[in-house]
This record gives sequence, structure tokens and C-alpha cells, in this order.
Amino acid sequence: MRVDVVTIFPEFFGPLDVSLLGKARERGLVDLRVHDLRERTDDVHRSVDDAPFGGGPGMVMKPEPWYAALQAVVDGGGPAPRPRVVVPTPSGRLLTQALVEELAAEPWLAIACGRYEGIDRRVVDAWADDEVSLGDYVLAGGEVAALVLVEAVTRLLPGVVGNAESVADDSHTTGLLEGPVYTRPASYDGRDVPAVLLSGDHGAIARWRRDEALRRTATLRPDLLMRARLDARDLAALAGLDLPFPLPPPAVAD
Ligand code: 6GU
Repeated sequence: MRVDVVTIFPEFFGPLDVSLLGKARERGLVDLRVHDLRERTDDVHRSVDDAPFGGGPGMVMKPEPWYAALQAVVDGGGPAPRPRVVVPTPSGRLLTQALVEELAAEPWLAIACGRYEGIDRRVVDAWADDEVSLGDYVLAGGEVAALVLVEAVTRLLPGVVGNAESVADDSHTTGLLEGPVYTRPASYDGRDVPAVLLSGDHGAIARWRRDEALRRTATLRPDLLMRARLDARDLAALAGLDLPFPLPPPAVAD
């Protein structure tokens, strides 16, 4: 996969050289290129922002450097005629694992990192395929969100994470939060690992893990539970929890 990032802070992307991502880049699984928006300015001050039309606080990113930077990315060529262009913004749609999976299927992504009050709307209208928010809080700019996007997307690419199963039952991939995990020693600080995990009964272990995921999701993220695919056994497990809200009908027949 090819990913181009356009930003006024290329230094923000140092973390992409380390850890899982760094190895994926070394191994040629991800071709990540970071571009400095200021290289597409043509005034001595290298200005990328200006006052908003209509007044109001803050500054807006000017369209000309963005058009030039994005055109240069396209003209530079890649594995498709054009990249899918994503703009991180708190006014975008929520980034979910479903969207991450969709983006991971693209051959070429470009991420346009805005700062200040945002990017001139014409840039977004002309170039963006998606405007994506990480959640209901405000960051100072799109760079951290771009790092999040790149990490979430690239770990789904074949060969990036060693164990494909570890991706398959992550929180959110199943529609539920993942339950607790334990390793040796079986007893520590007076706290014992749940006996079922030591039982060797794989059916019982799978049921316990599912029940813990259900319990955790019901407690912390009832909104997710309402959209999860729950079978009759899941609903029976949840019925025992005495939840303060009604359960949905089963989504999947047994
Ligand atoms: Cl994608 N950008 C900014 N600036 N703030 C955010 C965000 C993105 N997602 C949540 N808050």
C-alpha cells in the first residue's frame, strides 16, 4: 500500500519509523511518503494560512498550496490513477474499524493534515473523498489523527501483524470490546487467573471469553452492543447481567 501524507509538520511523522510500522516499511509492505505543504508556497513567508472570509477567530489554510501539493502527489504517480484522499477533521464522520477496513483495501491513500480553523472548503470539495474524525474532542491539527489512521490501516495489511488471528478477534473487529487477558504466573498479588483459562477446555474458554466481551461491552459501550450480531446464547448471557436497558432481538439465528 502507498500512503502520502501532506502536512506543515513533517517531523510529526517520526514515529512511523519505529515499531510495527517501521518494520512494515522496511519490508516494503507500506510505502509511506511525507510531504511538506510549505514546499508548495511561492511567497517569501511561505504562508499557508490567511484570515477567514466573513470574519471570526483563527486562520484558514489557503487553497493554493493545497491544490499544488495534492496535484504533485497525483502527478508523482502511484499504484492507481489517483489516491483516495482523506482529510482528518473534528467535523468529519467517525473513524470506525469498518472504515479502517475499507481504507486498508485501497492501493493508495493520501492524507491531508489541516491546522488552524481548517482548510479552505474548496480544497476539500475538489480533492477529498472522506472527512474523518477520531471522536468527539478537538485536537490541534490533523497530524495525530493521520498517525492514528496510518497505524490502524497498515496493521491490517497482509504480513504486517505476524499473527492474523490476533487481528481477527480485536476489540471492534467482532463488534464487541475484547475481554481481559492473562499470562503467567497463574496467581499474582493475591489475584488468580480465572480457573476456566487453565482448564484446557477450549469450548468453555471460548464461551467465557465471549461472555466477558459481552459483559464489558454492555457496561462500557451499550451503543456497540445494540449493533453487535448477538445470537440466542449471547442474549441469554446478557439476560443474566441485569442491564439497565432492554436487549435487542437476536440478529443471527442459532
Ligand atoms: Cl481528525 N482532527 C482534529 N483537529 N481534531 C479531532 C479530530 C481530527 N478527531 C477528533 N478531534
